Amino acid sequence: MVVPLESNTRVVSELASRGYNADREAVTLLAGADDPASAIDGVVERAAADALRITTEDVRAVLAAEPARDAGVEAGERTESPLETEGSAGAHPPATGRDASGEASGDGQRERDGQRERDGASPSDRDPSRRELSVGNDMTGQSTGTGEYADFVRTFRDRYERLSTMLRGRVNHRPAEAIASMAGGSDAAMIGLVNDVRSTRSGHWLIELEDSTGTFPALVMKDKGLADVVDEILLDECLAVQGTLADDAGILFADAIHFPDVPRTRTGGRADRHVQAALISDVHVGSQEFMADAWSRFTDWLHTPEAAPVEYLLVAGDMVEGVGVYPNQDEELDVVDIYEQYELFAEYLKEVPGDTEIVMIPGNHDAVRLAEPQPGFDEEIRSILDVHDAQIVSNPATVTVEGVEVLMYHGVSLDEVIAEQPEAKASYDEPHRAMYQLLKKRHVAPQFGGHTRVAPESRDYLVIDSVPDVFHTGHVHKLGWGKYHGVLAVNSGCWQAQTDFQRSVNISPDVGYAPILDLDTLEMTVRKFS
Ligand code: D5M
Ligand code: FE
Ligand code: ZN
Repeated sequence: MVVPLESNTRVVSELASRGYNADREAVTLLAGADDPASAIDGVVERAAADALRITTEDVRAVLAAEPARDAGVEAGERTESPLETEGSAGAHPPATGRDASGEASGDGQRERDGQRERDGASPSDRDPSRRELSVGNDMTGQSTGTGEYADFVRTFRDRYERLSTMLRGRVNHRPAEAIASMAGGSDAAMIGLVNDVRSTRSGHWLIELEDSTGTFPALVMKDKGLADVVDEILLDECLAVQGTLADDAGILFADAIHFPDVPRTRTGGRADRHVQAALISDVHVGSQEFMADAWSRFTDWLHTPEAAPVEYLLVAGDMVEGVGVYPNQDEELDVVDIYEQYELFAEYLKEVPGDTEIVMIPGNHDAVRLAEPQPGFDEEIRSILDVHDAQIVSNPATVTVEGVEVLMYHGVSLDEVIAEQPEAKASYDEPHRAMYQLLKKRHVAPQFGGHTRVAPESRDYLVIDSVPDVFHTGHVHKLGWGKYHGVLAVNSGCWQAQTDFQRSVNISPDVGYAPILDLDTLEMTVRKFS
């Protein structure tokens, strides 16, 4: 029996219009019922008044009451899917889908995906009982800062403590105060936050480092072969400089610069079954440019057998377009009230299978403070979004999904990293390279006082304490991914077509892509829905 895909879609939208979302299998069963319309009426009638979700059991109970045909749908019986599948090397050659060493990472993945399709996946492959999801580093409800100067001092002290610990094994460092009283000509090393970095008239570079005892200058001579490294330095990041003190001990001549970085080899976590997560961001509901069609194609696909393993959906911020985020933004708003935007977003969320585990963090368009870390939504917005049992946590947050650690961060600092790094190291066409820089700095938003606003907290939640298996960001609206020292960095594109601003600066967003991550292999396939 071939069930046309449309009927699943119709079931989903019919249920959504009545305020329910539904488990995938529930939808399949309803679509396959003799009389789907009356079966829907039946389950809605049967569902508890305050229920938000139609479960497979609800549908079975209703269908059992009437003699039903076998509603099972075999994988492979499906008629063609409207989707175009793209391997990672397909959409953006050669810019994306390459790892740091320049190795293409696409072909193997495509082959693997083909294998999967042959293996077939049926809705019954979903196994909620095997799901494991935990969130670390969520600062929702933990904010302590009042914005006083002393609060900033605490944040930076914590940043220094934690990042310098990562560097301590690599250099024999001394505090700034101690270095100042060492004999001229001695070998010395200092770990500090970058106070200043500038080039001198003769083409060398001067770096001023600060620790809790004071500041000390380091001079990087142009013949040291460190130009590339100096290029990567961002203000306020933590690094180590190693070298020799000048004869008068007033400056450190640098021989080497070290970043906290992530180890080159490590064995990460993997799921012990075949299960996948869709990594998306920047939905921007409420904008005139929100691509509702692409979104619905995506959520329709989530209801197909092919998407059965997609048991998790991670959303890295900018769920809605917000209001007053950028100048003249109101001219492009479809919905002008932020709460109504979330209500509309909730409608779109209902299209996602009800038995999908969802984790969301806010972005700069969402209704929380702009300064990072951003706490998860307040009760009012949570209650609008409770159509789906989603976990709403802070930006950034670390989400461990069946053993795979995913660092989710919206990505506002990427604009700055891209602006300040040479083209080859980070660009809008290769946003994952900017992510490599953040991994190297072990901090999601090193620079203070620039474009990215940082809130003072007793702890620097923006430090990347534990090395993740996957780093997931959005914000720049460009799709890009690759591996850095074994960490898969994914920037997930968006669901918003080009805005006037983006047109004016020649940014062409990657709209309607869903990177699908295999949690058992960490291989990725990108699906296109636009
Ligand atoms: O930002 C999406 C991308 O576009 C991100 O790289 C910032 C940039 N952007 C978008 N609008 C503006 C304005 N008006 N000024 C500066 N940069 C902008 P998102 O925050 O997701 O809309
Ligand atoms: Fe965005
Ligand atoms: Zn954004």
